[in-house]
Amino acid sequence: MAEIIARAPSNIALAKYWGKLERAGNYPAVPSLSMTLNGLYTETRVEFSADFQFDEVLLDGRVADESTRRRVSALLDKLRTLAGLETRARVVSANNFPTAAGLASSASGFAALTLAASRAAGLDLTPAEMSSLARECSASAARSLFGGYVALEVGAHAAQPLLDAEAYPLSMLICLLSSKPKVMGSTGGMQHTRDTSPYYSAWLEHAPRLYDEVRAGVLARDLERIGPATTQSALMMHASMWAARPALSYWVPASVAVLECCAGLRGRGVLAFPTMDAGPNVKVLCSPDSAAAIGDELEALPGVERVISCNTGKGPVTLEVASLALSGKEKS
Ligand code: 2P0
Repeated sequence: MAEIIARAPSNIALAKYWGKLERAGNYPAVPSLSMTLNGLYTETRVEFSADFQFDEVLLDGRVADESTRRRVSALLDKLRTLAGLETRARVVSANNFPTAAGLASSASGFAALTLAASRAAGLDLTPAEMSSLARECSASAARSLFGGYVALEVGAHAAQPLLDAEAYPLSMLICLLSSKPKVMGSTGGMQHTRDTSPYYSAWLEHAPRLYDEVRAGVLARDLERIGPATTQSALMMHASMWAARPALSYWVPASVAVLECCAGLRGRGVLAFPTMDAGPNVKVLCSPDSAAAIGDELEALPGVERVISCNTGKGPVTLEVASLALSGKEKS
């Protein structure tokens, strides 16, 4: 069967998803809205073959851990059922950014896997069908099947594109901070917050209003409306984690320094709106015109190792030839 390579972009939520509905299928408990990034992506190659005894998964040149392999196989099983296939697959995947650093590697990873594996299985699924399958693996991955600005509503099977990248390009500056071992994965972190944080119910109550504000701001192409709601969504989500027992904190001192720097910039009339995910790195939303100057200022802060400048990007594609060093290339 054909070997297919897909590249899928990462995305950063402007209105955050944190928490799941109490039912099977991995449905978010709050609506989220993301910006697809052009600079951070995963490339994944998939081949189904009767030569393989089991599903083999290589991530960034290493054999994936058992829990990742099971998540990948669960998706492959669904595709095998849809395609009437029995054969196992080899999956080789690489990110062009640090894995599991709160840079949404599971979003781009599962989106790339869904596209590559469905095509390799001979299926021609629609983006919405792929988004729905990706959501079951990792809800943020549902959003990486589309470019531009993408919404995932509560209870929806698939994410929905809201506005194309070309219609309103913005910049997202990814500040890579001094590393901290991953404290807890997102799925576990959401459960812990739900189970122990008295602020979790407040998060569920208020998150939809911030989503509405971000959505209206995107449709109006108005950074001054999107930005404050974006930062509040992230900080409200983190406040719910800080109030858990024990507290769930993804922060390092430099995370605070970046937030302070953004507040200083806004005090000088420069629009710079920080957001954070399940990791210490801070991402700063700004206009493309001011991205270079803001990036220089952020990079000069102690604890900021590097700033990666991204813009609003397009959705996933299949490739003729892999551009990343996808190891495990040789066929047995
Ligand atoms: C988001 N995050 O909206 C939020 C903000 C992290 C913080 O989506 O449990 O890896 O696999 O559905 O998609 C990361 O969570 O979680 C995430 P699962 P996922 O981008």
